[in-house]
Formats: sequence, C-alpha cells, structure tokens
Amino acid sequence: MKIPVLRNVFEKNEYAAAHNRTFFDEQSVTCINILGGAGAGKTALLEALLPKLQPELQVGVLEGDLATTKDATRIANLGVPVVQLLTDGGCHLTATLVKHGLGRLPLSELDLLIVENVGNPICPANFDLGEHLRISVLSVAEGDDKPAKYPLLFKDSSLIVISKCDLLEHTDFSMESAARDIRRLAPDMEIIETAARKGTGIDRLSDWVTSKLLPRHNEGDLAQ
Ligand SMILES: Nc1nc2c(ncn2[C@@H]2O[C@H](COP(=O)(O)OP(=O)(O)OP(=O)(O)O)[C@@H](O)[C@H]2O)c(=O)[nH]1
Ligand SMILES: [Mg+2]
Repeated sequence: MKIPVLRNVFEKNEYAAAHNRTFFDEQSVTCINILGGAGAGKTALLEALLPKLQPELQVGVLEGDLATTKDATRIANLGVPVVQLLTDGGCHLTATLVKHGLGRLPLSELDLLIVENVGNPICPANFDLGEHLRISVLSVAEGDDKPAKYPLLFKDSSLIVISKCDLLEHTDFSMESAARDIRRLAPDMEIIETAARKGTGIDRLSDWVTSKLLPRHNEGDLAQ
C-alpha cells in the first residue's frame, strides 16, 4: 500500500529558500528582506533609501502585497526595476513566489535585491526567503510594547529600524523601553532611528546596507 506523505509547508519553503540563497551567492547579489507590520513605513523607507544607494549600486525590488500594485508603483516612480508579488490574500511571501519574481528582474546586473514583505508582524518572520539579511521595521505609532509582543519579528533580524520618529512627540512610545525589550531578545542588535519623510537616519541606514554587501561589491565598485 502506498502511504501518502505530505511535507509541511516550512520544509518545502526551506528548499526554495536554499535555492534562492545559492542563486544570490552565485550572482553576487545581496538580498535583504524587509519585514514589519502593516503601515510601519517599509515602502517610505525604500523611497528615501533607494535614491541614496542608486548612484553607486544597481538595486532591484520585489514588492509583496495581498492585492494591489500600489507599492510597486511607488518604487517604479523612482526608476528602480521592480516586480509586484501578489499573495492573493496570503499573509506572507514564500521563497517560491520570490523565485518566480527573480526571473522578471535583470539579476545579473544587480548588486542588491530588496524584498518588501507583506505588512504583518507575525507570519513573514517564519518564512526564510533565501535572503542574506533581514531588516525589521517598527514605527513609533505602533507602540513600544511590540518587540516583547511579537518577538519573532525582532529576534532573528540583522537590523531593527524604528521608523516615523518625527511622530515621537505625539505618542507615548519610549525608545528606552523598546530598545531594552529588543536587546532582551538580541543583545547585540543594531537599532537605527529614522524619519523617512524628513530623511532622518537614512544616511546611517544606507551606510549599514553598503557595509553588508557581499565582498565583491565592497572590494570593487564601492571602494573606488
Ligand atoms: N510622519 C511620518 N509618516 C510616515 C513615515 N514613513 C511612512 N509614513 C506614513 O505611514 C503610512 C504608511 O507608510 P508605508 O511606507 O506605505 O508603510 P508600509 O509599511 O510600506 O505599508 P504596507 O506595505 O501597507 O504594510 C503612509 O501614510 C506614509 O506616508 C515617516 O517617517 N513619518
Ligand atoms: Mg509597503
């Protein structure tokens, strides 16, 4: 008797993620996955960051969304190659969907691929896309209790961006409390405070990104 065997979705995702990572390594493309709750300011951050990176780097973007091309349109307006990945209601991107998107980008010409995940503080954190780095975005409008309440989002990130700091005075967000809870999860975590609409913190973020690029890029174009 043939017994049906079902593999869980994580295992299948891990295969696709490993494939993506190998592909990125072969192409020397650094991949960053940007995560955060709905409206945390992920696209606004990209709108501020991409013009800083673009003079020296070729950047492509994969935009995750449930139903619209609104974010991809914002990125396309910057002249950056972008593909919209629609999950049709799914609450996170999968490595397989990212793999499909890669075929629509001029990957051999890119130094950096940025993936904006679906706005959600829970599900995307569970799905490796094959990225090298994760940036988690927390806006001050969401509250300083979120690192403690949504630990997965913050624990495995490479960097935390605290966004919309221009709104700080209108909220009860405590930077000290948020940072304390983040460092309980990840003692050495770097935190960058930004206000994308004003450009605050974007140079520091840009420096962080360029410092993390795969070796070829650090030793080559950027060093000149
Ligand atoms: N005041 C202020 N508003 C901001 C800032 N960054 C983003 N916003 C606003 O916050 C709202 C959401 O910003 P988005 O960049 O679309 O957020 P997002 O995380 O990409 O949203 P989803 O992709 O839908 O999850 C928009 O109205 C932005 O104008 C900021 O630094 N300061
Ligand atoms: Mg967005």
